[in-house]
Amino acid sequence: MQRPPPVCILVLVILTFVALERSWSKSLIVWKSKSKSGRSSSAHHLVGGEDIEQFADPLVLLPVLHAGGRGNDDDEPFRVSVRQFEQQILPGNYPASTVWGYGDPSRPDTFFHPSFSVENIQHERTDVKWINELVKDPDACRESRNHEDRDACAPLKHVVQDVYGVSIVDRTLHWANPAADDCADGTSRTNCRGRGAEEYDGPIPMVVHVHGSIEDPVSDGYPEAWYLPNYKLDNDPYTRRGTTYGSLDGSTGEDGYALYSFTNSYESSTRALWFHDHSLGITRLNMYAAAGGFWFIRRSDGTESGLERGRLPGPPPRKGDSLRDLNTEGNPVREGIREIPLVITPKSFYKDGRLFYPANRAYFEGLGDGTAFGDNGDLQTCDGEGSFPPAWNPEVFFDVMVVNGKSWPYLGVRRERYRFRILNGADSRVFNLAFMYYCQGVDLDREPDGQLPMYVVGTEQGLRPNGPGRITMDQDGAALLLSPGERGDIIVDFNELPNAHACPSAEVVMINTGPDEPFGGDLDLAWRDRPMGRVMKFVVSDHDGLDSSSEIENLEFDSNPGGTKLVPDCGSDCVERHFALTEETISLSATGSSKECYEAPLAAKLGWYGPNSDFSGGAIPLLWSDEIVTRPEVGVAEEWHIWNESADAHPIHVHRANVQLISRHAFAEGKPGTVIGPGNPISESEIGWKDMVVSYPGQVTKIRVKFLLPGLAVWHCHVLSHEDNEMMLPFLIK
Ligand SMILES: [Cu+2]
Repeated sequence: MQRPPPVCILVLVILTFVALERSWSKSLIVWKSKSKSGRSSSAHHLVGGEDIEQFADPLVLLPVLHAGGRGNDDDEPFRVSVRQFEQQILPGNYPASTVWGYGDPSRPDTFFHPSFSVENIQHERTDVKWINELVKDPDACRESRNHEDRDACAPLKHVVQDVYGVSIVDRTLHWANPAADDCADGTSRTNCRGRGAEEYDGPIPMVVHVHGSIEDPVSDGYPEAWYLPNYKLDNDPYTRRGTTYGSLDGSTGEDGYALYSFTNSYESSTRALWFHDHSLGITRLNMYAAAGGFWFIRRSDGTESGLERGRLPGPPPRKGDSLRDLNTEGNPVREGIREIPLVITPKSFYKDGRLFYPANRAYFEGLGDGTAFGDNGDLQTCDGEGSFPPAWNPEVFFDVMVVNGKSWPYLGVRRERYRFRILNGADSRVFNLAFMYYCQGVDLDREPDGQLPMYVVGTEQGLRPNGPGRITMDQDGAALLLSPGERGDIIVDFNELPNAHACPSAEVVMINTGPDEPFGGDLDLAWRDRPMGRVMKFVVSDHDGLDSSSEIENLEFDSNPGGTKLVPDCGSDCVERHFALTEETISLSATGSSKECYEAPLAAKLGWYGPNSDFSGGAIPLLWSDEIVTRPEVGVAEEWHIWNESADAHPIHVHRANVQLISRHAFAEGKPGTVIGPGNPISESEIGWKDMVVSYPGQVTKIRVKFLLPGLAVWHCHVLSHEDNEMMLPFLIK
C-alpha cells in the first residue's frame, strides 16, 4: 500500500494558489461577492443561517429508489418523476419548505429532496422513464382520463420565487424558453434569449442528466432536449419540447416524459454517478429546487473492481430497507449501515419556510437583500453602456448547510470504520472537508482535541489506484476538496479516537474550510466562527462488534482499478487540444455616478485559441450558439489543455466520458501557451478516473480523455451559475 506523507505536497499546492491569487488580482476581477453569507439575518424576511440550531436533527439515511438490473420486476422501465412537495429541512421550530424532488410516482412516500439513490449493476441495463410531474396534483392528473382534469393538471410555476411569489427565472439568459415568440432575435423557436425581463410564470422545462454516465446521446439529457409536464391549459402558449427532444431523446408521442436506456457497460464497478436536471439556462434554479440523487454502479456479487485484498465498510442502504427502518434510531437496519451517501446542498430560507435564492443582481453587489425579482435599485451600467441580466447572480453561496435534506444534521456512530460517499450538490460553493473531534462534546469556543484522518478510497469513477490515500487537514487548511459536482469516497475510522476512558463523550464535526465566496484557491480556516464552517456532527458510542471491514492497512487495490490506463500513456495518435477559460466584465455603478464605476463579472466563458492553437492571437471565447469547434473521434485518446485566464477556479465536467487529471502548471499572466515552474502536485483525492476536474486560475490543467460512443455531448463549468450563463459548449464525437 502506498501512503506518502501528503502534508508537504498540500502546503505547496496552497502556497502556489496564494501566490497566484496575489499576482493575478492586480488586473483581473476576482469574482468576490460583496454580499457575505450570513448578512441575510438583517433582512426581516429571511432566516439567518447563524440563528439556526446546528446538529438538532438526525441525518436521514437515504433509501434505495430503484435497484437494477432491468427496470421493474415486470420488465417495465423504472419510473422516476419530479414533483413538488413539502419537506421539513430546517429544525422543527421553523416551517416546512416547499421543494421539488424525484421519486417513484407509484410510491408517493419515495419523493424526497435530495432523491433516494438508484442502484445499478455493472453491464446490466437500466431503463428509466423520466417524468416531469410539475403540475398541481400529479396523482389526480394522472388518474383523470387523458390528463383532462384542468385543475389537477394545471402547470406549476417555478418554486424558486422572490418574497412576493414572483418566479425568478432570468429570461435574458440563453435558456430553454418554452414561451412562444419570445426570442430576442425575432426567430420563432425555443432555446433562445428572451425579449424581456418580466416574470416567467409558465410550465417548467426539465431534462435529467446522469452525471458521469457514458451512454448514447438520447440518454444523456442534452440541455435543449427538455420537456414540459403533461399539463392542461386553455390557449396554451408554450412549446412542450425543446428543439432537440425527439431528435436526441426517445420521442414518445405523448407529453411529459422521456425514455432513457442505460447500458451501464463500464470497465469497472464502484462508480458514484448522480442524476440531476440539465435544462438550458435554468439548471441552477431547477437543481436548487429539485437537487438530484446518487446513481451507483456496483457489481452484482458485491465485489469491487480493483479490490485485491480486504473488505471495505458496508453495507449501504439496500433495496427493501425502508425509510422508516433506516431512520429510526436503534433500529438494527439503521445501526448496521456502514456505507453512507451524503448529498450536500446549501440553501437559504424565507421565514415562512420557502426557499430563498437571490432574485436580483444587486444582491451580488452587496446592495439589498435580494428578495425582489429584478429590482436592482440604483445599480446600473456606467454611461448607459451594455446591460446585465437582472436576476442572475455570478455565484451564490447560501447560509444553511443542508445534508440529505436536513440542516446541519448529526449521526450516531460506533467506534468503527464507516465509508462515506459525498456529493457536492452546491451551486457555487467549494467544500474542503475534514473531521475534528472533541472528547467532551462539541465546544466551538475552543480548539478541537484533534482530528481524524480521512482515507480516500476512490474517485467518482473507481477505486483509487494502489490503495487508500490518507488525508488530514494541514495548517493551511488543505483537506478533502470537493467542488460543485464532485464526489468523494472516503473511510473514517472512528476507532482511531482516543479510547473511551480518555475520550468519554466523543463528538466529531465534519468541518468545511471552503470559503463563503468565489473560490480561487484560498481557504477560510475560521470554521468555528462561520456557520458554514461546519457540515454535520457525529456522536460516537462504543464498538458493538459489527465492524466486518478490514483495517485500512489491510486494504489493497490494484494499480488501475478503473480499467484501461490513460496515464501516463496517451499514445502516438493522441490529439492535443487547447481551451481557454475567460471572463467578461461590465462596468457598474451602484449610484449611477460615473465616479463610482467599477468592473464586475458579466459572464465566464469557455473558448479556444483557434484551430491551430495560436496563443499569440489570444483566447477566443465561444458561445453556446456558436458553431461546434470540437469534434473528437471515437477511440482516439485526447489530451485537453485548459488554460484558465480568469480569476476564478472552475470545476470542468465533460459529458459522456471519463477523464484523468495529468498535471497543473502555472503560466505567466496574459501568456497562455507557455508554462512556468515545475507544476503543482495532484491531491490525494484526484488520482484515478474522474468525470470532472478543477481548473485553477493562472494554471493550465491537463486532462486525458477517450470517447467511446459517437454523437452530441457537452462540456461545461459545474458552477451552476456559470453553466447557465454561457460557460457550456457542445461538442460532437465522430
Ligand atoms: Cu465556472
